[in-house]
Amino acid sequence: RVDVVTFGESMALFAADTPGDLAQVAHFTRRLAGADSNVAIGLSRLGLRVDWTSRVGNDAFGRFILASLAAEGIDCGHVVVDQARPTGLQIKSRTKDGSDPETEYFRHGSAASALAPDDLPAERMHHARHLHCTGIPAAISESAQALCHHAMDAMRAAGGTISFDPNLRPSLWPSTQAMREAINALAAKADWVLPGIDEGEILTGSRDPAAIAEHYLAAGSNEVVVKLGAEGAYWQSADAHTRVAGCPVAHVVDTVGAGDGFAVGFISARLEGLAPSVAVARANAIAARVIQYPGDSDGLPRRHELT
Ligand code: KDG
Repeated sequence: RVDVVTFGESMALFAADTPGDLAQVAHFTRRLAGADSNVAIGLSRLGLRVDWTSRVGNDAFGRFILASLAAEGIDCGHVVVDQARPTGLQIKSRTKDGSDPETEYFRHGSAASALAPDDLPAERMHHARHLHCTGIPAAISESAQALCHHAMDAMRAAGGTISFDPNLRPSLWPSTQAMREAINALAAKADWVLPGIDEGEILTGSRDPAAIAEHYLAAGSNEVVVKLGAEGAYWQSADAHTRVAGCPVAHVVDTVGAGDGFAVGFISARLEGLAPSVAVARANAIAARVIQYPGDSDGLPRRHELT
């Protein structure tokens, strides 16, 4: 039996070793990137059984991704190795002041962009408790966007819960309007919607956490958690709401992956039957841990490291 099913694109990430203009950086450290695989790593480290679906190229980066995730105990048995398309790449700048880094993608036509509904048969949802979906597959191709809808519909029919992190990547969309429509259509199919405050503003037109929450509750979700960065997060359901303070961080190394750490905390705690406020507190704590490390997943805790 599987606890969580997730899917999406992982990439080999080249993170700059020195700060400044990416065009001038000579040395990079190779790391692993991918929102859903970050969440898979975090959940697996906490002892949950995770099934991750993707497509990688028949190349060294695809082998690196599969070896890294298998070493984390994640079930990659359904990952397709594409003989024609390459594994996607990403480069990321290094910042000194905790600001978001600059990123560039080399993922157009990647192996994962061929992800499609057939890659995740509906029957796999019958053996799982939860589906985690992010907005990134929806941005990389029409077939991957169709997979998002298919997976969410299948999990709804199977009776499990669904979380959705919008993970807006405007550079991958033809227009803000197209992004907003596609992401909101997916969010409406989730039980738990986890937008950041900036994402919520782009998606709903309001910067008020309660208004963002109400937008998704009206659309069909049961719970909305709006991430407020250093201020923590705001949680709301049909009949209750709460605000949970963030965990202070003295020195931010790299902000990328914070939202994935947040999802790990919220999903794991809820699947353990913990109350929403406790789940949000765990989510805040894991996000705060992640941003103190250079890689997306270096800061994801093992169970004995949970505070
Ligand atoms: O959440 C972090 C990931 O999204 C990152 O590792 C990769 O930015 C990324 C993307 O677009 O897939």
